[in-house]
Amino acid sequence: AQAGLVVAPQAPTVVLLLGLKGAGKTTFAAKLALHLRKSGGKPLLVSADPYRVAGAQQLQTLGRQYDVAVFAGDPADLQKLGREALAEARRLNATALIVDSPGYVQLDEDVIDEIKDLESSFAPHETLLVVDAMTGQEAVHVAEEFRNATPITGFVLTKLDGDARGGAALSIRAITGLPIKFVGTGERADALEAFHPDRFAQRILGMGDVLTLIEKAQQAIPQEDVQAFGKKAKLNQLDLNDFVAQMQRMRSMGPLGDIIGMIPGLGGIKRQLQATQIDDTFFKRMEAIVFSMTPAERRNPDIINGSRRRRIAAGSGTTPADVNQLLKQWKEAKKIMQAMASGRTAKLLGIR
Ligand SMILES: Nc1nc2c(ncn2[C@@H]2O[C@H](COP(=O)(O)OP(=O)(O)OP(=O)(O)O)[C@@H](O)[C@H]2O)c(=O)[nH]1
Ligand SMILES: [Mg+2]
Repeated sequence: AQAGLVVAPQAPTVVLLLGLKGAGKTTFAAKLALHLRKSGGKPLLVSADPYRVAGAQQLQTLGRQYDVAVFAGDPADLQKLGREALAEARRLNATALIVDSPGYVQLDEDVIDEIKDLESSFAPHETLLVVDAMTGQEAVHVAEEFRNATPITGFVLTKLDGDARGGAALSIRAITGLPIKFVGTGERADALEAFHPDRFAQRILGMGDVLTLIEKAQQAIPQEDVQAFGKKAKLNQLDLNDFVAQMQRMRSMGPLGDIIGMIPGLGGIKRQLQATQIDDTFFKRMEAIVFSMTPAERRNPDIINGSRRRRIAAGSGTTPADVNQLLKQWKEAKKIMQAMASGRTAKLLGIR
């Protein structure tokens, strides 16, 4: 039961984003565009913010960064902007037009008029209200207010990576009866998840989110690689080359802290980790060590003795103790991977 976006019978599907100032609309616009592009769609972004040039620029920058087209029109005339953006979307054969809007400080008469103008200019198939989860119960209040003022079709809850535990998500759903379509879990454009109420409830209870982790892994790792890896693991043929490949895949899945947070029992560790710090230095150091080894050493780390260890440390700008630590971690990882490949995962995780 996943609440995805509706798809318009005739492209483009128009998605209008609304929300209070700083809720995360522009960030989410980029996240959604990237998500749609990754699943084979062709999004076009447009900024409908008549007040802040910076808002349109932020969208332009994000578009360039994630290789998504951004339509630059004149936001002073919303009707004209709507016509032109839709024409451009059709010309580009875009599957979706994502409309970013100004951040409102509060919902008053003028704002409601402007939202009506936005709706009539773009005729959206989805009007998503972006709410900041960090504001807790206030988010529920905002959701209700907007819901009463305009025809919202769903919600996006942002900043769930922070201290917000997301109780607001469940309240918003219960109170408005409308779906939460996505949750934002970070500032980066790949920090977006579809909302699964059942998993979400689990996460709130601090149990991690293995299903999301598996989904992410499936996206990041091609199926052939998984099979080849499993076969090697079973035959006990994994070496340090696989270790590095594995780490690179993990990195492509997103910040390490996010991944750790999804593993049951490790949610607490996440808070203690300065995830962004270990991300780069940690992985880079590991890679540098492995890349300083000879092919023979990578295939068979058992031959690494004291003098080899010193050579590797010097070559990678680390210490022999660092090299030792990596070899120890490798042994542990290998044990786990072998167990997984031989179907003893459940036992290993203490499920059986
Ligand atoms: N940690 C975290 N930060 C987020 C998330 N989404 C957005 N942000 C941050 O929140 C701040 C505001 O995000 P914007 O996307 O500019 O918000 P906005 O609603 O477009 O803001 P206005 O256009 O000024 O109304 C930025 O610093 C973002 O990086 C999220 O899911 N997690
Ligand atoms: Mg914005």
